[in-house]
Amino acid sequence: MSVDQVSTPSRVAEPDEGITLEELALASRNHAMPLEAMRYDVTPPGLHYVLTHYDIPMLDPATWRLTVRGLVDRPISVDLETLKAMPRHTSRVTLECAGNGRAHLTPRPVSQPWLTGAVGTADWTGVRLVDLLEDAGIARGAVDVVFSGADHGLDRGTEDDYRRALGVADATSEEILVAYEMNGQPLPPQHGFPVRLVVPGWYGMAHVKWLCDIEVVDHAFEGFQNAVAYRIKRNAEDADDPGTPVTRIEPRALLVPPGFPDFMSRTRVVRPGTHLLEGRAWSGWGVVRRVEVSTDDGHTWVDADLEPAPDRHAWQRFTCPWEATDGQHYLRVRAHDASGRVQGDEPAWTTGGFANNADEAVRVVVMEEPPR
Ligand SMILES: Nc1nc2c(c(=O)[nH]1)N[C@H]1C(S)=C(S)[C@@H](COP(=O)(O)O)O[C@H]1N2
Ligand SMILES: [Mo]
Repeated sequence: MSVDQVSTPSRVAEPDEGITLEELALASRNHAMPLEAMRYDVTPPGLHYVLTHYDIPMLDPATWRLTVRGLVDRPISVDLETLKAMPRHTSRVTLECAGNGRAHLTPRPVSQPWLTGAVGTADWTGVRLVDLLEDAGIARGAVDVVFSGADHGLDRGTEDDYRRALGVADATSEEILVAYEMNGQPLPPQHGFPVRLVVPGWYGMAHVKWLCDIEVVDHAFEGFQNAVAYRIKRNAEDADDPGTPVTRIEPRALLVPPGFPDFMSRTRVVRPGTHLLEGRAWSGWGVVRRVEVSTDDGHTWVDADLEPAPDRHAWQRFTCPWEATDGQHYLRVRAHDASGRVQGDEPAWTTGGFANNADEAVRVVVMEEPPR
């Protein structure tokens, strides 16, 4: 057998092609956050979205070690107890998958078919990555820092552990955590037990779960997840285009779906009268400065009341009163961040379906209570 007989190349769906059974298999392993969970400042762990490329490895905390090696003065191997004895830091961080919004693209890149729920916010506790790197002592000539997870698989013909690298300048940011707690509890297996990387502001792929090795290298890392998978490429025909790397989270605002849903269509039903719309907004490029709300499908916009960020990389709550009148309405929200980025209404298509932060209309039907 050769890998070509096992591994599927990436592809784009036919214009009218529905979600395939392979996509359903991914979608049922990797669940979204139900949008009503945006009512919580901190997402309860079972409601936080999950994305795992291969299998969830089962690691024994008694034998697990984290190694720091490569271009360092003093290679390190630490166990969990030693790591927990180091200075402890907690940050509230909103995590979003780079593929969030992919299923809204036409044509649809065939992969995990996220709508907009691939997001969640947690309090992550652990040691600062930079403390570990300083203990090891980064040697002269270091270029990239490579993080390896304990999970292993095959993707488009390449077999590897899940590995991602950051440049040395990014990797030595004080914000990055080697985390062993989520919301004050040991990490759940699906979120990286016993230890994961948390890279605040970056899309999910950088936050390596089941972290077991950190290697400092003297060259730009060419591993699959950096060089092939997470690239922004606009032209599916151009196989030679290396694209640009996926990095920080683009701004997005989402509404807590108002009222109650219709079971199959998820159309929202709201009673006539005054409602307080609420939602969350975030960006990896700077705090959110302004959220706009439209209750007429983008014709007119008003500013929402926006709460300050509780932590530099945590989502911000917003509210906006709405006088709901009988009939059908399309609600839209859009975020503006401190870097000047703003959400658009047209998806920016990429071959992998990354960073589609176009605002999505929420269909609401306003009607009186039916007679019983
Ligand atoms: N080891 C490992 N780390 C990983 C992944 C993975 O498949 N293996 N998936 C990444 C991706 S693409 C995302 S979006 C986040 C999801 O983190 P969560 O499941 O804790 O929400 O984990 C990242 N870290
Ligand atoms: Mo992701």
